[in-house]
Amino acid sequence: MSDPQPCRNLVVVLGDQLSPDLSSLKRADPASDRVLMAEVWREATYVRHHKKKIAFLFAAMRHFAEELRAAGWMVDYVTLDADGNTGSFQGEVARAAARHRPERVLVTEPGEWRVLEDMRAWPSALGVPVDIVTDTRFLCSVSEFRAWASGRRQRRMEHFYRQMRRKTGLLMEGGKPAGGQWNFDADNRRPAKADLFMPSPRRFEPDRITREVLDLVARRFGDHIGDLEPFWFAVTRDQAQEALDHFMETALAGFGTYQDAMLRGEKFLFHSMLSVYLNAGLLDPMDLCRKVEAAYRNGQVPLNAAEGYIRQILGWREYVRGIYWMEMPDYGDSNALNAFAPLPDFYWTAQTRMRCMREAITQTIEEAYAHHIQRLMITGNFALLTGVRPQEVHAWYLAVYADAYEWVELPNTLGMSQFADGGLLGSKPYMSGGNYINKMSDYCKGCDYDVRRRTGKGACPFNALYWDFLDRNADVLKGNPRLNRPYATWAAMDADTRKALKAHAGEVLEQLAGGRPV
Ligand code: FAD
Ligand code: DLZ
Ligand code: SF4
Repeated sequence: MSDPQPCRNLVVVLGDQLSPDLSSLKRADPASDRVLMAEVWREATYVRHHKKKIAFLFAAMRHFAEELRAAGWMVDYVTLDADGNTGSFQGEVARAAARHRPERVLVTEPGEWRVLEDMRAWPSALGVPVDIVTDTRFLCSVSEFRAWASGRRQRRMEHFYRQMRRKTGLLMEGGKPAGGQWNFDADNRRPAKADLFMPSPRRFEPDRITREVLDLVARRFGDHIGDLEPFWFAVTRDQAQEALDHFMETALAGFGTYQDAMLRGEKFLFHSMLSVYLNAGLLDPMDLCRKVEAAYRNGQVPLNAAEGYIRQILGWREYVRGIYWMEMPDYGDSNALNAFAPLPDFYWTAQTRMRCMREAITQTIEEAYAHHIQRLMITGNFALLTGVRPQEVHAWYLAVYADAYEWVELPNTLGMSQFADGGLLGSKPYMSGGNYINKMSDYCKGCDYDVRRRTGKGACPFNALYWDFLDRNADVLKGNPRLNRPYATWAAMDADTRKALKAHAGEVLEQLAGGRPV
């Protein structure tokens, strides 16, 4: 049935656009315009997202709809089970357009190329003009990134980051970086000790709205990966702010120092667990950076922590987004190392004897979260060394993490982790043998494998795989100046050692190819 009073604009708000200052809302007027939000089957299943991720997003969407209504907006909210739900963005916009006969559709640009392509087809499909407006929630626009990147022979995050520091004035003093250095990573990278005081993220009890969503997800997505409960994520802006304040009080000071550490049973260490909220729009990146800067200026946290944290948001987060929009759609198909192996089944079950992989995957199943170094140097490293097809690795990361949207996940996976882009994002592959994992964690102590052994029964698989990876990919990687050392070490090994390492790696790869767990 059509609305007796047609609206002027139909404002479509997507699940990761839960910000009152969203550019589409800023252009609209609650008196004459209508907001549409929809839970759609296609978005929840185009990869089979973790149950907690779907629950978080639907609960946060429903709370945001309430917030908009309280602010005077008329909101059409289509729940997943609503009668007539077509299951797709286009279908729901078409139904809403038929109900309200808007003069135009207004929408903020999405975070995924796939959705943008879909939106571009809306005007002809709907017969209504569609304005796709810039997403102003980022600190560097896509066009600004393009301008920075074009004409540069070499694009590196560190250069971009310095430019962003100058532009925003964050941690700057008289045109110079605070403390006389741009980057304090040399003070970071310490392993953590099990007896260290360990903070934990702020947890929230699900309210009635969230409980309804949990029931829905249990009913409709029971066969997706992951534990649905206990569910403790923030689902409103106020709760996300509380989680942020809690992080700043309890963990930020240790963030830099223990950024790369891993410990058995410690899922969060000094990490913030804020990407989930930032990426859905519940927190604002600039506000977050300003608060972290203030904590340093007030003497609450040391400079290495504040700088390290701000670099992740102002630097990496913005940088990967710039790369995504510059390089898509071809970026998604890249496979510079010609890797074609399937993703081992234990990525979905955690049934592996490798303690490091078991820890990272188990907590992923439980929390839809693993911290950066687990994603990069454990699960990512193993997929890289064993030659898994990057697109399968990408589909896994996109599905299992609650903070995963393609603009941020794809460059991190294909570029930083799998080197599938041949070095566009990072200057060398992030890879290691067991030694690095042993140095940065206590995983090896409780492992069936022996990290000191490179070959033979019980040898840590990472060791032989590391050398085999270098050898297998020499045609692409050998000229890389950052890999001169490992290639020189490989060349200096006697032929028998090299042969034994290759044979051991071959056995592991064969075991994986046969679908047998390692
Ligand atoms: P913290 O360690 O507390 O870091 C602070 C914040 O910095 C994060 O909340 C995040 O917003 C930002 N940040 C840090 N590193 C990066 C980075 N490399 N790229 C972008 N932002 C960064 N991050 C996502 O937000 N979504 C993803 O889907 C995602 N997929 C990843 C896949 C792989 C293979 C790898 C190696 C990294 C991925 N990251 C992704 C980056 C990073 O691992 C997560 O941002 C971080 O683990 C989130 O946890 P946190 O909030 O506790 O982060
Ligand atoms: C990830 C996701 C899921 C699971 N469900 C929805 C949904 O039902 N409705 C919605 O608007 N968005 C959802 N999303 C997020 C989208 O898949 C997509 O990643 C972003 O909208 C891209 O900006
Ligand atoms: Fe991982 Fe190897 Fe250590 Fe086991 S021994 S935890 S497989 S690095």
